[in-house]
This record gives sequence, structure tokens and C-alpha cells, in this order.
Amino acid sequence: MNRTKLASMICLAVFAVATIGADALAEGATIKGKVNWEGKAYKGKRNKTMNPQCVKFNGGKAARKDRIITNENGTLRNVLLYVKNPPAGKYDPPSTPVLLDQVGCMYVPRVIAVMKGQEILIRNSDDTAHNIHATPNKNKEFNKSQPKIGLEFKEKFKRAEMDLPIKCDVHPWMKAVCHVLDHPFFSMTGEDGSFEIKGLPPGKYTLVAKHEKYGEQEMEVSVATDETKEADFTYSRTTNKK
Ligand SMILES: [Cu+2]
Repeated sequence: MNRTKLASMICLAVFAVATIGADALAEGATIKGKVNWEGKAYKGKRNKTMNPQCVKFNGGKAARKDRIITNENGTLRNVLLYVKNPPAGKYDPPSTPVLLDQVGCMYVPRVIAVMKGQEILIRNSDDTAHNIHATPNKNKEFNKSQPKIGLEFKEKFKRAEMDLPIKCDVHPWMKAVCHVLDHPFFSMTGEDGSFEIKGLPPGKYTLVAKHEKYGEQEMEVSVATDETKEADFTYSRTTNKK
């Protein structure tokens, strides 16, 4: 038996029984790609309900609505990519927190994804008071205020839950979405629309792309041991519209 084969067998055995640290997912196969946006770039409308103080934070013009953000390179931001049929195993959450910032009276980013038990670092970068109010279905609700610029606190959710809403009761337009997964095989698209899911044992996976407005798409992706596979998705204004 060659070393690669032996290593993959050990790897499979480990995935089947032990608790795996998500930080140790450097080994294994990778699925990566980008989420394309087809058609005209989307420019969100300015938020007419934004109060004067928050408008000032945004340089004198109200911030644009951010449920749909297309990037300069023709991709779509804030799309969650996750493996629907993750390899069996118990996973420890990544040790690095995910940042949820408040900038110009908007959540940045609007959509975050964490593993259950992973820390979310919530920061106030505005010179005003915000409160952060999570209203989950399966997790514990919290409602905490951040009265000053520069304040931070950490929170985590214990159970998997998609589309968990987070809002600010001071500024009713402030809305964020948190996806909580029970495994580490997920990724969010950011400013370049790319994603990367690492550490997969060889196998056939169903990869799901999920956007707040344009919904879900699925793709079957098979990976061999340590293989890197490309998988691109495309959304447009007509995706999931009938
Ligand atoms: Cu606020």
C-alpha cells in the first residue's frame, strides 16, 4: 500500500469517529469557485429612512440597501456555500471568531456564517449607540447594547440554524443574517465573489449556494483524495423566479 492510500484510509477512519478540529482542515480535497452575477450590476437604492446622524457617518448620503450586493468583478456577495451531505464526524469549531461590525449604521458584512460554538466578534465602529438583538428559533435570544464606538463583545450559538436574524432596535433598517452550521464545510462570498471549502475526504458532495434574496442552487461535486475542484454558480435577477 502506498503512503497516500494509507494516509487517506487513516483520514477516513478519523473522520468517522473522532472529534475533528476545524482548524486542522488543511489536509484533504478542496472545492472552490466563484458566484457569478449575470446581467447589469445591482446598485441598491439609498435608504430614505436613515436618520441624519447615520447619513453623516456615510459621508452625507444615506447608505444603499444591501440585501443584494454585486461586486465590481461581476460576482455576487453574501452567498453562503455549504456541503449538504458533510462527511460523518464531530467537529470542533474554528478557533478564529467571525467579525460582525457596525459601520455607518449598517452591519458589515450583512450575512455571516459560523459553526455552532464558534465565536462571533461583534464590534461598534460608529460614534453612536447600537443594540444587537438576535432573535433565533433554535438558539438563545440575546439583546445587548453597545453604547460607544470601539466596544466589542463575543457571542456564540450552540445549535445549527439557518437564517438567524440579527437586528438593531435603535435603527430599524439595520438587519443582519447569521447562518449557524454543525460542520465546518462552508464558505461565504465576499468582495471578490469567491469561495473555498477545504479539508474534504474523497467523495461525492452536494454543494449548495444560498442567497438571501435569490435563494438556493445545488450542484453535485465529486472529489478524489487531495483534489482541488472548481465549481462556479451563476445568479441573475430571474434566478428562482417563476
Ligand atoms: Cu443601530
